[in-house]
Amino acid sequence: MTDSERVQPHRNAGFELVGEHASRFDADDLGELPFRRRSVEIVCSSGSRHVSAWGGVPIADLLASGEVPLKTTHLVIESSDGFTACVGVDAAAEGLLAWSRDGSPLGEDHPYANRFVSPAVDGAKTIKGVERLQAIALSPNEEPEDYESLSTESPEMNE
Ligand SMILES: Nc1nc2c(c(=O)[nH]1)N[C@H]1C(S)=C(S)[C@@H](COP(=O)(O)O)O[C@H]1N2
Ligand SMILES: [Mo]
Repeated sequence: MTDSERVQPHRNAGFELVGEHASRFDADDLGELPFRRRSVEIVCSSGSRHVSAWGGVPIADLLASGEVPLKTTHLVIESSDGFTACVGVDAAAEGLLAWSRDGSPLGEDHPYANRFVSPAVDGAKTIKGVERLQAIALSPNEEPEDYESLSTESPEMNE
C-alpha cells in the first residue's frame, strides 16, 4: 500500500488501550501505526446491511504493540455513549480500529471519529466512537454478555 492511500485520522479519533498497562493513542499516534483497508459488511438484526471499505490499524497489530497479556480471551470495547461490546480476542483480531470509511476520515459526516469493525462480529458490536479497549481473561464459567451494554441504541451515534 502506498503512503498516499493512508487516510489521516480526525483529531478526535484517539482512544485508550488497556493491557498490562494503559496506553493512550491520540490522533498523532495513529498516524504512526500500520494502516490497512478491509471491506466489512455491517449487518443489523433489523435486517439493514451495508458494505464499506474501512481503513485503520489492524487490531492484531494493536494487541502486539500494547503489551496485552498472553492469557487474554476477550476485548471489552467501550464507546463514549456507554455502548459496550465484549468480543472474543480472535474475532476482534480479524478486525480494525478504523478511522476512515471509503477513503474519507470518520468524524466529519458522523459524530464519531473511529469505529471497531470486524468481519467476524455482529453489526451490533461494531462500536462507534471507541473510547477504550480493555484486554480481559474470562474463565470458562464467565459470560461475555455480562460485560456488555448493547441494549439501548444511542440516537446521537445513529442519526
Ligand atoms: N457507540 C455505538 N455503536 C454502535 C451502536 C450504538 O448505538 N452506539 N449501534 C450498533 C448497532 S445495533 C448496529 S446494527 C450498528 C449500525 O451501524 P450503521 O449505523 O453503520 O448501520 O452500529 C452499532 N454500533
Ligand atoms: Mo443493530
